[in-house]
Amino acid sequence: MMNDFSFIAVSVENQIGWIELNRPKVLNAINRPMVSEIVSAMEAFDRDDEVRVIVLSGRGRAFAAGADINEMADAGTVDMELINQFAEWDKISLIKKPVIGAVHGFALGGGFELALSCDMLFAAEGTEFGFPEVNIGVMPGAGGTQRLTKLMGKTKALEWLWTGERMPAKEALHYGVINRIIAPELLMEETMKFARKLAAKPPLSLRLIKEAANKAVDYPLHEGMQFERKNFYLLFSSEDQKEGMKAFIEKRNPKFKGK
Ligand code: DAK
Repeated sequence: MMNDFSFIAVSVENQIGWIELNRPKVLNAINRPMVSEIVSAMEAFDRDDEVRVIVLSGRGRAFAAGADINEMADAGTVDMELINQFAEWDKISLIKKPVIGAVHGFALGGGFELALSCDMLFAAEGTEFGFPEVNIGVMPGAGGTQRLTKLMGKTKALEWLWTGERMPAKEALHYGVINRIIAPELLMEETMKFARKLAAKPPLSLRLIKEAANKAVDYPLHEGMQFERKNFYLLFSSEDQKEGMKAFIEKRNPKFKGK
């Protein structure tokens, strides 16, 4: 199944599942089949024991310049409701393994929303982020107003959402929207290096940490702490917890199996 894609390219190496947006002639404008392909590839990687971390990037001169405007231009409200593309987009946030975005060039509109649905973001120097939807008579619809506001706070987020101007990578870094800025020629190397570091960690810890950290965004502290505790207890029935602690006591490196 993994080679049947038209709008993305996928590969697996060193326990890292790599998805590249692959419509470089239109700056990886995201059409509906591309979203379905991204979701299928992510779900397949999520189930694949050989994959511990997922990396998402774009081929050509941009990560993605937004949803495909040609595809949307004539759509009506009823078409949008019936096509129900958001159901596909929403599946991205259900992925349990770490998803790291490596972005460059432009991450605009739906491209920025796709980036914001990654758990961490590494950006090439010079990357420009933004929500230009306001310039074409709409607004972000795949999480942009929510995710950017939760990251930056309302006053800063509104500035970008209202003006549609492009946010430089430095600003994105300052507000915690991205994790780091990397020289363009080193973007993939550095991202993969980080992904390999995560791939060596116990996979169950990674996924339960991700789940708990995501709760912190939505839950009040008390409920979040309760949720965290359940996940903490759960890890004590994993083989990796026994192995990790035994290895520490025996002064050797642990070998994690993801069980
Ligand atoms: N859609 C379609 N084609 C696009 C595109 C896009 N978003 N962005 C770029 N392209 C195409 C250009 O038309 C051009 O094609 P040709 O003319 O060569 O055939 C090619 O990519 C190269 O682009 P440019 O020639 O414009 O390159 P420049 O370097 O001059 O400019 C740019 C780069 C990124 C500044 C410019 O391309 C640009 O402004 N692009 C549009 C940015 C934009 O407005 N993006 C937001 C789109 S609205 C939804 C979920 C999400 C969304 C909607 C619905 N559902 C689940 C229902 C999200 C909406 C959006 O993202």
